Amino acid sequence: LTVPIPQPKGDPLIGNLRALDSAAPIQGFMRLARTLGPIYRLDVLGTPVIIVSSQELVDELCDESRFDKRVAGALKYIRDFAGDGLFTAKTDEPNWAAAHRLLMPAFGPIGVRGMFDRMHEIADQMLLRWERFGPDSVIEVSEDMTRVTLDTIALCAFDYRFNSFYQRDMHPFVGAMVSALAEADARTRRPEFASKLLLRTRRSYESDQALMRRVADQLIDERKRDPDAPQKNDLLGLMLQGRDAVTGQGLSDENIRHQLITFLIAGHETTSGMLSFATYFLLKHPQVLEQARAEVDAVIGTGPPRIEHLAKLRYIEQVLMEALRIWPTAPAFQLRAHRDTVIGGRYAIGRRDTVVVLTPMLHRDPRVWGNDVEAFRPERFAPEALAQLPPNAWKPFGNGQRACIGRPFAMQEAILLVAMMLQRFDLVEEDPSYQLQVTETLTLKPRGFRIRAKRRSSPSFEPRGAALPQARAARP
Ligand code: FDE
Repeated sequence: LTVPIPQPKGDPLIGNLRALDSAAPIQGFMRLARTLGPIYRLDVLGTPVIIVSSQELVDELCDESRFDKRVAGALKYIRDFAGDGLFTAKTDEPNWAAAHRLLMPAFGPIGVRGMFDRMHEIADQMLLRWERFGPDSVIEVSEDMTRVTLDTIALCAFDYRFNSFYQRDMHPFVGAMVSALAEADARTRRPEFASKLLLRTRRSYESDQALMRRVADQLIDERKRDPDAPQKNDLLGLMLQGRDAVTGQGLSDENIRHQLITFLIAGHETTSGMLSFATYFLLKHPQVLEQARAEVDAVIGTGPPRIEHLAKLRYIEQVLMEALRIWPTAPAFQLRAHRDTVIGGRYAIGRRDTVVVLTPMLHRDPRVWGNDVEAFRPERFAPEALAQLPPNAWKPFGNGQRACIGRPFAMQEAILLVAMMLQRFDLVEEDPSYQLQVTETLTLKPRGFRIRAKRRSSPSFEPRGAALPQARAARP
């Protein structure tokens, strides 16, 4: 016997559209979950959406014999520019499995280890800039993290340099991407005809897409003309030269363009948010910061970090995992049932329903995390505690075969960057009364969080070359 899934009262025409928060949809879903409970239903412009957020129910949804990823909502519109790239492809489209098989090794543990030097180089560029601008200059955390993650994915995956730390303004790809993502999201709350009528919006959506396509095509062209191309075995090289073991085929130029845009988008927004939240939590929790820094000093000391250090930076990894628990920067994933079914022994899920796993609330399930779910406690991810967690309680990287292919990449990049940051700098908040505000552009980020960075005096990090006095200059 099934029971009805709670649903707020709606309007006969637009359903529950008014219940949505267009400025911060995820935080709106979180508020609804707090009042309606771990499963509720919304009708969005005629589409039923079921939002789930308890570990007990999500554990069932993670059974891949019953549920698969659904490309619906914003993902459906992101297909306008990411096409059948890995993120927006349906699992049964041939290009998903082919590209998945081809690209997995590049992003597996061995592939990612090979990217260490490049990650190190880009992180160094950011920190060198902090050092040169000096302890009085104000750092807008999310902006610098976006620069570092964009440059890192582009250099590691495509051997391309955006050189974001040598320009005043962010690369135009970032602006185009952020507004295209925002528009893809807005379209989920707007009837199709309305999107067609909004001419200005439509034109800028189209020009943003064109810009992303141009950047991708330029990267592909440059590689095709590069005499060293055959020796380059990065992601782009694999895509251009690799053949799928099953089909014997390579990827089409169009699909490669889609993958490029996909990796640039997926590979930097989310990681940038993770690093920004981690920095925020570190600064609000001086004891955690102390412990993290003690780990860095013990493991790396004063010399340059090396690949073999990373596995020993367990506490920093816990800090990142706890940041992703409270604010998973890719805050939801969507599923569909293979056939009509029932979850929790009482809630009917139809084949056509879109089921949304709302990870920020899954990560606040008191039956798993206790009554202090808002407290930042990296101890939750200590090895002993981790072994006690029930299955599918922590899902910031999605689920199963459709889970994040970039997880080892993002974690290695973030551990390295946090370690280097703590090794070299004393960090202080620009405004100690700063209260967290979370901005949503499909991904989550802290808004307006600013810090200052002063080079540490002891135990000192050895700067390269002669020790220059740190300049006291303003950032332009
Ligand atoms: C994916 C992903 C996911 C899933 C989604 C769905 O289901 O829809 C998630 C949740 C994620 N991802 C998350 C994340 C976080 C972070 C930090 C990241 N992520 C990062 C990264 C980096 C890179 C490169 C990436 N990432 C990528 C990616 C991709 C490609 C994908 C798709 C996969 C498939 O196949 O599907 C993802 N990612 Fe991530």
